[in-house]
Amino acid sequence: MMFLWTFLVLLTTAYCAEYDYGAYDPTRDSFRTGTFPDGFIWSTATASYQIEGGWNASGKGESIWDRFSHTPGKVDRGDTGDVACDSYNKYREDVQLMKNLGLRYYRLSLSWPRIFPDGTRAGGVNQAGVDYYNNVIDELLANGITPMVTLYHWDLPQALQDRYGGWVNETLVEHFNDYASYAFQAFGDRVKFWLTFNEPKVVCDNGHITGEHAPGIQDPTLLTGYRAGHTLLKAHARAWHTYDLNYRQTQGGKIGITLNLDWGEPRDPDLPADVQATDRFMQINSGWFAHPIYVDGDYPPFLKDELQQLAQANPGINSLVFTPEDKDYILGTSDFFGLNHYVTRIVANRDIVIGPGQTFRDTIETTVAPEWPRAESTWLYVVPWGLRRLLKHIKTNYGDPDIYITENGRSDSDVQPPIIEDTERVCYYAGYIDEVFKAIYEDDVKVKSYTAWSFMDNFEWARGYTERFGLHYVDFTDPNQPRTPKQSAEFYKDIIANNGFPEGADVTEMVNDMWGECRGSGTVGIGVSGGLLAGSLLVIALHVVHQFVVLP
Ligand code: PNW
Repeated sequence: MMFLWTFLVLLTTAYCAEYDYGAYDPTRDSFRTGTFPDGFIWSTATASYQIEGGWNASGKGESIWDRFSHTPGKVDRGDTGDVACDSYNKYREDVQLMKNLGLRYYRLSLSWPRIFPDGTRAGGVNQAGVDYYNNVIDELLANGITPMVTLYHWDLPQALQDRYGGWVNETLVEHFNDYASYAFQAFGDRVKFWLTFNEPKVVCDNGHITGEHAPGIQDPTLLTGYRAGHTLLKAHARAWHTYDLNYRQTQGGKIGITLNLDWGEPRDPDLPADVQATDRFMQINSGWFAHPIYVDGDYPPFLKDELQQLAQANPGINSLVFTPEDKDYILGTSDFFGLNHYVTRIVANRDIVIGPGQTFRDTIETTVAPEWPRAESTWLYVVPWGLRRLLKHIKTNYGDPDIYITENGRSDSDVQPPIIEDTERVCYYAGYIDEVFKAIYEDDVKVKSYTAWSFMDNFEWARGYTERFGLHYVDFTDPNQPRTPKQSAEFYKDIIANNGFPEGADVTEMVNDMWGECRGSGTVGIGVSGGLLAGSLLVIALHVVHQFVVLP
């Protein structure tokens, strides 16, 4: 009897043996030194609404983020982007700070309503807005910095939201194309790297499903999010073709899109249900936009099933199917793979039958390892190796493209005294950049750039100024918005100067010295699987119960 009991317990333990994703794994986590390939691009990024301010300066139209942040209750502490970092006026100072870092690239975005105040070409061009971007671009180039320009980083002209309902309306495809064409024609003589959209998935999820972002639409059925995504894919493809047909030859630039991709690991790698759930997680989260553009012009299989069910439940909505012409038009519309990466999760299957009011998302459960350090943002955990695995996944699943990392970074809290010695951000960049290095040299992934988010603290969307992602500290309480380089800025400067971590360089020594500490106290060297540990405790506990409670 005792033997059977023990056997059953051990069987259960083995069955629940999850991989311990929180433990230090020397083969995975150790520091690898060396320099990046010649010509590797080191960049930093910002976005128009997050830094410019000048929300109604010199003819600028209102954007959905102006409207949203001016609506009480939408942004923490009632913060707005009205002034933000005031880069509308302080861009020259910003460029000097970039120069001080040795930066040769800078990713910025254009505000559509600063150029077309009502969103349409017919509504007229705001020359002051065009002048502003000409000045910024010229200032960058005069200082040896190459601009990488995003056309849409979430600040849609409010007029297009009011008139058409925003991205759910396919009329926006042509309006976006007019705006993009205008930008190519006005700035393309000097801008050679374009991104159409920043993170379309966040536009859909946060703007059209949870409502946490502008325009604040809540739709738990997900339908509104999928409709917005459908338009975004078409608008992206339309703008790519416009560049390809009318500007590529004369201007000689590159154009693509940048997607935010999360990495998922199955909670129990030996449990097929968890492995399948992880596959669903990856197919749908990453594949929603990557699959149409890089694989076959269409949504990934799981998502297609989901969309079919939604269409059945909502008669009249059949626009979420791409025609053969659409697919031809969308496939291959990115000259590279633009990647923003922040999130790694442990994924498990939830064994439910999808009922009314539920979606595929309810069959996926995501968690994090307790050892993973969290940044200030509730969703942001530090898991450097997740980036390396994700890069390999992109190589394998999306045709081994050139990958441009266009964002990666970590948030601090807004406390007094301010965090200028941001050692945790230094650790973050050391860890993530080293994983990019391993991906290039060990996995043969073609990574062409690394971009730190962000150049400076800025308006962090619904979190306002409560979360700080910058390499530079910005004092938002001072009308002059002074910028101060943090420790991470100095660190990034050294990485850029050394093109990575060459043997013997000071920056390499520094990383070597802090590597253990960066991994968090207690995790280094402990290779014990949490699953097994939990299992053993369970065995002991059940024995105790067995001996003293269950049997007399
Ligand atoms: C990106 N998530 O947004 C944006 O491109 C930036 O504008 C933003 O400031 C930065 O990341 C930091 O948030 C994201 O929940 C927002 O996984 C949310 C998520 C990911 C990216």
